Amino acid sequence: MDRATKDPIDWGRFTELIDRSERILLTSHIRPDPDAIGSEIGMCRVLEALGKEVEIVNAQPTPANLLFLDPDGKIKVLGETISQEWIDGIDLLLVLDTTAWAQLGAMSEVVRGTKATCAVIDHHVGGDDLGAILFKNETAEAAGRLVGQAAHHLGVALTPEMAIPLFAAVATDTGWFRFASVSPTTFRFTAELMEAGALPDAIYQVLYEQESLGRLRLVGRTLCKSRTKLDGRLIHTEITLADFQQAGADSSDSEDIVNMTLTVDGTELAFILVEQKGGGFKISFRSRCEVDCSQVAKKFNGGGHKKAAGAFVEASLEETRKKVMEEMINAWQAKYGATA
Ligand SMILES: [Mn+2]
Repeated sequence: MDRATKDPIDWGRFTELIDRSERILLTSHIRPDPDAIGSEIGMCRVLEALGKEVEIVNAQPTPANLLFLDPDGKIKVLGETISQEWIDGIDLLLVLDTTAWAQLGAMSEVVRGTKATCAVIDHHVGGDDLGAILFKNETAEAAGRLVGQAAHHLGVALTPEMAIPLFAAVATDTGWFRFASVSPTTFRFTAELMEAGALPDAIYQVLYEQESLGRLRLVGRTLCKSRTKLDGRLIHTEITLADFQQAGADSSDSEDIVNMTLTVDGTELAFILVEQKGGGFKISFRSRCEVDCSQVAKKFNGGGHKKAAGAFVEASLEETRKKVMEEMINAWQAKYGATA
């Protein structure tokens, strides 16, 4: 049984909107991920196939490991490589993969200021009123699949140049097809993308198998320091500046390590402390139980979501660990009682 039985998006309205737009600006969220970049490149090529004049402008540059999704350098950075004059002349501003002001960064000013029609294609639950026409499917696994639907409704056949970025979008937003958001539709769509020329092994290799030796060594050191509390339900670890230096890693290499700790059987909560060059510790919280991480992060003036949140603490390693541990244990006991 397919989870997404009824399509909440009015594609007829979308194709009408595209029909009457000639100059189209595409944008997406800050900290661009493969769904953001892949959806933009895919949509850009679909619209260009229809003879539209399209530019992609983001608030932040594309991360180096995702540049392969944009081989022609189509994505521009606001204020650096795109003129205000061009932006002033657009008919349609299409936001992909977000409906939140905070996620648009500096592009939020462009969305607020434009005289053009604004539209959103997104799969996130909820969001802000961006003053846009919404084409949202909150059960969709990735914005990239919605772009595939757009291509279908616009009568554009998928090419390899569309299929590769869209495959990267769907594959990464589903954790390589393992999240609960995956449905038979996901596999039907990705089968279409393969038929159009996307090679999953090649995309996987570029995304996940080009890491530095420093990153590998940092992961090893950090995972070795994992400890548990609450009878194994809470797992935590830490990275000091000395760890970065001795591993030959840089600050971005700490990404995702906290998620790896939650692969241990029985773990429900996790945190990692990452020492910052200017002093203090960045804390990442994760939960896969009823504990709301954002509430714990708030105690340290941080924030985020129920399952993932972050904060910063200006204190010694021992003091930071002690305080964070206390708050995590308190939060767990508030939900489940002091049995552990
Ligand atoms: Mn997405």
